[in-house]
Amino acid sequence: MPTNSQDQKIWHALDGFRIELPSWGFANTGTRFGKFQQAAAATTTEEKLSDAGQVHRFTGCCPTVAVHVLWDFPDGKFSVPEVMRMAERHGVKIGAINPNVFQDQIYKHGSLGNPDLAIRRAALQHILDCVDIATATGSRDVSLWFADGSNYPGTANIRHRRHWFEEGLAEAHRHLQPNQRLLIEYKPFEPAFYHTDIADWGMAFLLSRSAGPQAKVLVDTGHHYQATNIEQIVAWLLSEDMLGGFHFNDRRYADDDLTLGSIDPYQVFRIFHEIALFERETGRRGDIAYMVDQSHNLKEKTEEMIQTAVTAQELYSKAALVDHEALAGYQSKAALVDAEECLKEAFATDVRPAIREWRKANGLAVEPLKAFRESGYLERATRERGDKNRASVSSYA
Ligand code: RM4
Ligand code: MN
Ligand code: MN
Repeated sequence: MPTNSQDQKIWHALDGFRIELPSWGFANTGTRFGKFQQAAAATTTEEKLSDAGQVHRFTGCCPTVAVHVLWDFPDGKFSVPEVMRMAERHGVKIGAINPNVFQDQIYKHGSLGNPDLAIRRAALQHILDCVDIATATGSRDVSLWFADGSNYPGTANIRHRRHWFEEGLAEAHRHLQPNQRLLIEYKPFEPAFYHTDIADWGMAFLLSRSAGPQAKVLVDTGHHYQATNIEQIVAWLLSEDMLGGFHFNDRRYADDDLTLGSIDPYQVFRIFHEIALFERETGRRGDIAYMVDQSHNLKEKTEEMIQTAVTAQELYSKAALVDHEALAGYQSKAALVDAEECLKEAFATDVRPAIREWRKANGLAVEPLKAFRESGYLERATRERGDKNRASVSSYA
């Protein structure tokens, strides 16, 4: 343990900080204009878990991997033992289970909000199967993101669809084990461009509450309109005990899925600050799943995930340095400049030396990215996966 209290706070924060990686973040992705292949990108579940294992090996803070059922469990629950074995082989565990009720042709007009009862039932069945998969993998969270919505006014009955969502989510909730949770994600637009059934945190909140006590809201930081005050949403959800977790990524314009903290690190810091303040004032730890949801079509993926994990550790550590007592004093006196400076002081602190010491003490690489580069993993992956990647289709057309 370091002797100065600032470094102690950083170490303490790092000891308790874990962030989950998304399996889909290691695969070739692109935009709606096309996909760019990367020679070292993962094309199988095993490769995704292997890459995630590397991120954990060098950062020590990413022990679990979120998986997408359609993409990672081709045979549904029959794929579970195999996927579990792979995860173990690569030193990680399976984390949140993500159903996929947006890709199949039947979901053209929605899933749980579809006007066709048979399709609503098919979507619900898939979600129930995912709860079973979560039980088999020992995962706590089932993360639900819906593409449901409509593109033109008058084409969908907004209230009926809301009601169908309530019914479906309540049914999914009934299927949960006592320790499991449903995390309900919102997004204002895309792929639907007129109305989205779960468009904002208020809608996700109401649907979670009506589904049952084990349903909570999932905040994807990229799923807001420009200038939305995300930390205020976080503070309100914390007050209501309704914050289930995050999908972290950064954005400049829309759901850009850019690297965490690459555009606005102060935003991420402010979110972490609200959480740290809540924990300090209530004396209890927020029950929050920190997850990454990013896809990099241009940066090398494993390197980028290491960069993300390291950035998350830095911003989380900075938030742990805010002097809450001083801040409360300034706020009560309306000492505005002092209060703001109190936040900025923590944000401006260079936490990297203390983090390096923490890594050393925990037997981790002092410079994760450098150590990963020196390991030769990327060269090997490029060699072994290159042909397969070059042969795959690069256009969506
Ligand atoms: C969405 C959303 C979900 C993710 C899908 C693939 O934009 O962020 O979390 O599962 O993309
Ligand atoms: Mn997301
Ligand atoms: Mn998204």
